[in-house]
Amino acid sequence: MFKLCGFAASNYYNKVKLALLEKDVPFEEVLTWLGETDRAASPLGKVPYAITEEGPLSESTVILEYIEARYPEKPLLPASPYEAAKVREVLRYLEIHLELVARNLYAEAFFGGKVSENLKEKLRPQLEKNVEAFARLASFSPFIAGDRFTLADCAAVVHLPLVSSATKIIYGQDMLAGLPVKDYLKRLSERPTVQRVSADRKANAEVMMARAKKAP
Ligand SMILES: N[C@@H](CCC(=O)N[C@@H](CS)C(=O)NCC(=O)O)C(=O)O
Repeated sequence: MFKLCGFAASNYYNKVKLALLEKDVPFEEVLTWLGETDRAASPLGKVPYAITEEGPLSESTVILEYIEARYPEKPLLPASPYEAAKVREVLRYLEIHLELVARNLYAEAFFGGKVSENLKEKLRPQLEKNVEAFARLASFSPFIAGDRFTLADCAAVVHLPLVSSATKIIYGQDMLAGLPVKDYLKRLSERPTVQRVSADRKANAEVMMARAKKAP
């Protein structure tokens, strides 16, 4: 059976888990904390990674694409090559131009660390530019890339809330406030799959905090 390795407090893990749930693919979750990963399966030691029937696989979007190709029922990409590419485009903007840039703020925004003022000021115009570009592509009506739930929604549901809260905490302003993100997330939170991911995330985040407190 398909094994998903990582932990449910991780947004990248949840992106893949949501696709598996939406597609009704049977899978097993293998709780794997950072530092416990199998380097042969995930050479950078990141989560998530998957153990498929054919072997291991790392990188969340690569795993998403594998799942989509391997389990074609309940498709999460349109049949038309162009329409599918447009969905991938939204997904790419979310992960590279929003999440990866905002991620530089997470140490201070969420983990009690510090980010230099220099870096914060350098990232601000980048984020503003990237949000504006993302706004041109994203549909939100009702789903992130159009009228159907797609792989891009699996990413949007996990990445958008973090970009909103990190920018709000660091800059005092939610940089996604001009987009219909709240309504979108509310709509998506009505899906049982999203509810399951969210409940598991909360439970696992508590375990993670307890582990962090215990650590020497
Ligand atoms: N590009 C990777 C990013 C995954 C990632 O950064 N995961 C975090 C947990 S949310 C992680 O493993 N961090 C530890 C590290 O980067 O060493 C993917 O899409 O799978």
